[in-house]
Amino acid sequence: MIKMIGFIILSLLASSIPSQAQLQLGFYYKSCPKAEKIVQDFVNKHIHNAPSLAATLIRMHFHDCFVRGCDASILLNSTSGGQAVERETAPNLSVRGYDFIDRVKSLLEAECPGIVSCADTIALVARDAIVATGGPFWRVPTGRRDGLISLQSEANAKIPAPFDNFTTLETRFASKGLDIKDLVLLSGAHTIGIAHCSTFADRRLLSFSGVLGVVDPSMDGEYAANLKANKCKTFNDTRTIVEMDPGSRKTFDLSYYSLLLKRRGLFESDQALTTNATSLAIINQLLQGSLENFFKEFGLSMEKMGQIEVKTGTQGEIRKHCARANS
Ligand code: HEM
Ligand SMILES: *[C@@H]1O[C@H](CO)[C@@H](O)[C@H](O)[C@H]1NC(C)=O
Ligand SMILES: *[C@@H]1O[C@H](CO)[C@@H](O)[C@H](O)[C@H]1NC(C)=O
Ligand SMILES: *[C@@H]1O[C@H](CO)[C@@H](O)[C@H](O)[C@H]1NC(C)=O
Ligand SMILES: *[C@@H]1O[C@H](CO)[C@@H](O)[C@H](O)[C@H]1NC(C)=O
Ligand SMILES: CC(=O)N[C@H]1CO[C@H](CO)[C@@H](O)[C@@H]1O
Repeated sequence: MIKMIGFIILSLLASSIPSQAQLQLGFYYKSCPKAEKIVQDFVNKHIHNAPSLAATLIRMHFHDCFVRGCDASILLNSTSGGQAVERETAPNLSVRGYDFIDRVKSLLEAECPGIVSCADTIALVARDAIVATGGPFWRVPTGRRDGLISLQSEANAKIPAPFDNFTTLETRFASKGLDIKDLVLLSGAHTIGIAHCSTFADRRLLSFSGVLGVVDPSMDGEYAANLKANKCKTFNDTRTIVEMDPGSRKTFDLSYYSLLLKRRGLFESDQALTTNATSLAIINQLLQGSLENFFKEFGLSMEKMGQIEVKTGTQGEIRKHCARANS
């Protein structure tokens, strides 16, 4: 009975997500009936060769959505015009995922040329990759169309930075229609994956506030000392990688949030989630709830993120090659 009520409440929640109405579940049901199956089969077959790719792929989806909406602009190559692109922007340190998307897209083109967008491909691949590696499921309504423009300057400006404080994070997410709860939940993706020392160590371990030798006081001393002694020892180290959720980086679980309460968030942006009362209350609620509850809530926020400023109808195009616009 209680389960039933929970289910009803969840269903109500799901249907109250402000949808940009044009996306729909199973958009390719008629135009390319096998599309979603092709994506899922490819992911299931290949993700196990490199499960850490799932982390890269969900991150790619996030970055794509935060710059010009979820329109696959993140996949565009530089043109001969020479403008730098999102793909080549600093926050985008891991590039392994591009290949994977290109391979899925070529299967989709073989099945139904010019029908399935690169933007939907990213959204579906990200979801299927997380599910295939033991993480949460979320619904992916489709019908996104691909953008034509990718600018490095915009990516730098729009993608949240690991040194952002709570106010900045809240503002950045709010500008995309995401609230504090979404911020806390989506940051929970840091339960999997890795970071390069260069993304956080200069400021947090080596010269906090620009003062040489000072460690960020908001970081647990033992954790910081260990990182500094054994991992990120020098400035601008772009090679060494660190787990964001040590000991559990392959498992999609709640331990990321437990670490935040122990002041062991890797980025300032992670730790910042404990500096706001509302945000902290959400973290505590998640930790008191079940893994199943976290998965459901995470899924709802992902569904919301996947609808940011989407292009539909006659906007944009359906790219043939994800790395370049059609003409
Ligand atoms: C809240 C603001 C966020 C900031 C400041 C941030 C920042 C970062 C940074 C700096 C890295 C390390 C990248 C590297 O060194 O290779 C990273 C990794 C990652 N981020 Fe975030 N992120 C944020 C939100 C998100 C969201 C919303 C998601 C997905 C829903 C996400 C998923 C990931 C994943 C899975 C990784 C690991 C990537 C890998 O292992 O290749 N992040 N993030
Ligand atoms: C947060 O960061 C922004 C931008 O760096 C800064 O202007 C603001 O003062 C900071 N807010 C707090 C509360 O530290
Ligand atoms: C690290 O890189 C930044 C920018 O690329 C540079 O300004 C800084 O001097 C470098 N620091 C060291 C210690 O090399
Ligand atoms: C924290 O959240 C509360 C409630 O949303 C808000 O009123 C408050 O201004 C936030 N604090 C910061 C530093 O953003
Ligand atoms: C995009 O750039 C990469 C690397 O420069 C190149 O290998 C690839 O062929 C390009 N793709 C397209 C579709 O132009
Ligand atoms: C700062 C940094 O290392 N950025 C990388 C982002 O991705 C490109 C490849 O597209 C790399 O060449 C850059 O080094």
